[in-house]
Amino acid sequence: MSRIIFATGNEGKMREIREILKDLNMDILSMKEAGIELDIVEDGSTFEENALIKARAIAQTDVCRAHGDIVLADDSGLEVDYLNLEPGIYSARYMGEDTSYRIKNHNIIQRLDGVPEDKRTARFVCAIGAVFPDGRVITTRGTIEGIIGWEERGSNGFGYDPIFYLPEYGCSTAELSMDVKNKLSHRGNALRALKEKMFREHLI
Ligand code: ITT
Repeated sequence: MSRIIFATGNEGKMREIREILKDLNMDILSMKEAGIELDIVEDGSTFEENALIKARAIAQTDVCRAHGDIVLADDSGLEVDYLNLEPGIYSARYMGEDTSYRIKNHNIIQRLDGVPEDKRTARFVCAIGAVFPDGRVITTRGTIEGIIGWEERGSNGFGYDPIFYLPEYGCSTAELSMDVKNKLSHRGNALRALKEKMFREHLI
């Protein structure tokens, strides 16, 4: 059976991608499950570049070349309009990789102190890069629009979820169940766009 390798160590992402791509009838493995260990420097200047840096590095491993695997990788982050799209591609590294999200989230709320609701717009962005065994490459992007809230709310999700509010749902993405978040999320949207593009361009 053909295989898809997803370049992440994050189990939450693996559950999401398995659910969305289950009708492809392919084996979907994380890097770890495929026995690949690689430290990749993500030094691109866009989400798409970073996703492709990861996917290309994995696709070049002996394991993936031997199996003829399709390799997927994603890069995601938070863009806050009032902060000139910060933290953007630096979302994981914002204020230091080891700084807790409680501190990062409070810092962003403070930087938006006194800013009215209509200027608090923000989005989560996810780019997915895919490398195929014949060398072809595609990328897709998904987003979810929201605003930066005034306090942390909710304990589901991770990262910036507690300060990312969805006005039309009256809650933060940390207050949504995983199922609902997956249906709305930037990563879900990027994965669904990827699936469509793979069919349209006869890549699978
Ligand atoms: P990998 O192992 O897949 O690289 P990661 O969490 O380090 O996982 P990402 O590039 O996907 O890497 O995400 C970068 C950061 O963007 C992440 O650490 C969060 O701070 C933020 N982020 C991305 N998606 C998010 C989401 O759905 N909810 C909250 N924060 C998110």
